[in-house]
Amino acid sequence: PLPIRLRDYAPPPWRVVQAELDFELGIDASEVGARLHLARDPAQDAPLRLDGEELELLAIALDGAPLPAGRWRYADGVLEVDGARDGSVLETRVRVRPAENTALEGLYLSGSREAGFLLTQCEAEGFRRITFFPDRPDVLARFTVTLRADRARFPVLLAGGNPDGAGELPGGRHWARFVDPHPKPSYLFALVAGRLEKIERDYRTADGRAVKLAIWSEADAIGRCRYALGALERAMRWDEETYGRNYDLDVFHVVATHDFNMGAMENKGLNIFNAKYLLADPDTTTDDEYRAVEAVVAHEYFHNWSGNRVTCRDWFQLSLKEGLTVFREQQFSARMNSPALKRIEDVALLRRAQFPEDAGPLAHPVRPAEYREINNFYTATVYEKGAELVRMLAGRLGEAGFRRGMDLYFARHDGRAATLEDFLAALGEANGLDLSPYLAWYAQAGTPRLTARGRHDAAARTYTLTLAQHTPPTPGQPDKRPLPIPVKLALFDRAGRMLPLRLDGQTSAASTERVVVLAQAEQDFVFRGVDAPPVPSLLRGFSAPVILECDYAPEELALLLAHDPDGFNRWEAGQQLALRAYAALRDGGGEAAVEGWCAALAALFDDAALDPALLADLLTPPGEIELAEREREVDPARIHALRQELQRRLAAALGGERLERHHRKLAADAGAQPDAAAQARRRLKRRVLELLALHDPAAALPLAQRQYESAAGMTDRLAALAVLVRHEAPQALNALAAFRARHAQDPLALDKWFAVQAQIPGEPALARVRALEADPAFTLKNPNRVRALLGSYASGNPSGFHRADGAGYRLLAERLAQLDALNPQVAARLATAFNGWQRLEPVRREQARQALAALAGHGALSRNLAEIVGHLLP
Ligand code: B3K
Ligand code: ZN
Repeated sequence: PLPIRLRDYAPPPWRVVQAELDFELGIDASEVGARLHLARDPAQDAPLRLDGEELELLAIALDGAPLPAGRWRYADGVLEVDGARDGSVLETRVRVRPAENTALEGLYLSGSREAGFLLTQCEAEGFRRITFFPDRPDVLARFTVTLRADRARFPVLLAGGNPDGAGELPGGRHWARFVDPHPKPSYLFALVAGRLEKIERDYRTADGRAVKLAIWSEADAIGRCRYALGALERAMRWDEETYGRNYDLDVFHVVATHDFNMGAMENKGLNIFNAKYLLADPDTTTDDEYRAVEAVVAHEYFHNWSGNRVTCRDWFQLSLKEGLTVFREQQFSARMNSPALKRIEDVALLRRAQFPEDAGPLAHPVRPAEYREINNFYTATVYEKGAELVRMLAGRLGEAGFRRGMDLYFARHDGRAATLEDFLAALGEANGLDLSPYLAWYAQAGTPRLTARGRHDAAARTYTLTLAQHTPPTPGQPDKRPLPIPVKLALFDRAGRMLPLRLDGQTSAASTERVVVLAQAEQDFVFRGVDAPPVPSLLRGFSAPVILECDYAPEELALLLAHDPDGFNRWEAGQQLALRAYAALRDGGGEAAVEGWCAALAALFDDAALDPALLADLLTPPGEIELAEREREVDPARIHALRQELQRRLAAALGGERLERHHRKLAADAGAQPDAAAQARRRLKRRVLELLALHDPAAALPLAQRQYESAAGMTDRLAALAVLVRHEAPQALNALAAFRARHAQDPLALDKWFAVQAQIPGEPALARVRALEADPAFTLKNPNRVRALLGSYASGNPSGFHRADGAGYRLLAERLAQLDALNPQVAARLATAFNGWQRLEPVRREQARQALAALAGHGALSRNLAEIVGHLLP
């Protein structure tokens, strides 16, 4: 099939004004009746065409009269109907088969036939697997939904919108109706039916609406829904206070499922969540997962305005809702937790996931120009880089200005489908500014390199900062143009004090921090009244998604690490020192760089004023994927060995006794509550234990064993288990067995059991993965399980996956072909583990190429997987 192109966009010739849907629900077969009230665009003259996939058409009528066979055609996913007029009503009745739906798109079964429940997933194009419809986001309809089902098998019936009646039917059946007063695109439709329990809370919005909040799960997990309910309430308050956005229905339902292709889905009034991002209690949930639950609950809730009330005109505009909503979630999480740590976490994710995407064969702009399968574009670029672009705009406008712009955006486009141009126009107009230069960021792929050079002129008392930018070519975009890059900066004197900044030509009072915008390929910025060569702190808070190259002297980085009040840049200075130490180990010589890094951290180690979580992150060098990004020919085994050596050197510099003492001190506080202070101490405890295990396993492994046994919660238990398992400690097998027995009934904990083993570095990982595939608990049908085992191996264990003999690649390619037949979305996502293969050293590169070629030659690949493989292997 041909790619779909942004430049070919045309408004829909037919709209659905109102959709009345009628479901007769059953596990094997469900029947869906649809009455669609149509409106025709008078300016267009196209026949009525509706999307439909895997639908068995049972009946069709137009304006009350059954349509004879010659008046409609259904082929290649399109139903074409003759004779429709403006105002016509089209009625169809179709049969779908939920239990056979392994793609988990459309209407499907979660769990077993006996105990499971029915649910839907429609974004991006799943609604067409439920009924015939113009399944595109710029068709907004009012939905009325009636559900009918056997009461004993499906006691709970839910759909989006407000409840509008329910009752009994003959033969043990019942019905429930829902009316959504807000016009919405089909991708926001949802229903859920089955045996579910709920917890509830009454909420009153700032503008006075009484709302019933309910979180639903299967009975065994209902006790683990409390935390999410609290997070939901916090998110609702925050959106009222920060953006003046109130919730707009009488009910808000959230449902947990173990069978889900992604994290969660913002269906109007009926969010559906992967249980991994909803269920939480100290015994089964790690601290990182607690923060993820809070973030995802907030993210989906925030979509109610940024996504649902104002949606996307077409899927090219996906970042309009996703980048914006990720940014809103980042603001919220920063507010609920530590802003510096949140920023560090988000930038680390950007570097680990988005920078490699932007530097390889899958690179695409935040607003792609074309796609074959839209589900392949829910990427780190659209989400995380998209959020960075919103952050730059917000920074440009300031807090009040951004709020003004957002108010105008919501007011102007409420109830409509918008574009990124609309968004920038609203933000700009509300502030009397032209933001259109930032559109270039949406259209251009690749990560800009920003170079900075400073020159001090003692006689003139000036400091000239020269900033230059360059973006390397990406597939299909050989030539890049300069982008507006906001650089937040400060200058320090050699005692670590910030200097007042007086920029050339500036009249207003000097402050110690400001933003300069590099708009051209190269520009000078001259600061006056600077007596001695300063140390610049650049790109503070990571003010733009670029790679900064600056020739710092080591003592300058050490100064920033010791004194920069910008928590992010403080950490960043430590990362830069770590990178230099790593390069010194790799290239030989340069002992001073290693010692310098270790000494700088040793000086901070006992600093009681330092947030333990920040210390933990400072003690962590950049990860293997980030290190690989900086190499021209990648040897993952060597990178792993060098990084281990680097950490061993740090551990040795800190000293076994000091590490042990610190671990003991942190272990004394044994709780498992997820508050920020306790989380920070556990984070540091884990890091200290890991370092000690590298330095002195004989001392560390018994400690890990004790921590495993006495752990009050999952964070400490899993950290200890990981150390035992990674060091192949004699205690590891027992600990694994104990973990499995303890959490046998919990799929999410079992996922961790698979993942921790799949991530053991080195060549033996492959045999372990193969053995785990034979475990009765492993199945290709469950996306979480696939990600826990195969995803952790292929994307989270570079030295285990990238074997020189290519066996890791062959295993993945084989599984991809099998998985693709069941679930193309998950297969295509898993295949991105091959990204970057062209930069591997020659032996591995050839092995990867052969594995990919075999997969490509496999024949019947889905559109999803074929598109990814096609990009990987051009
Ligand atoms: N909007 C959904 C993602 C849908 C993915 C479809 N393949 C979740 C989110 O971003 O909030
Ligand atoms: Zn989202």
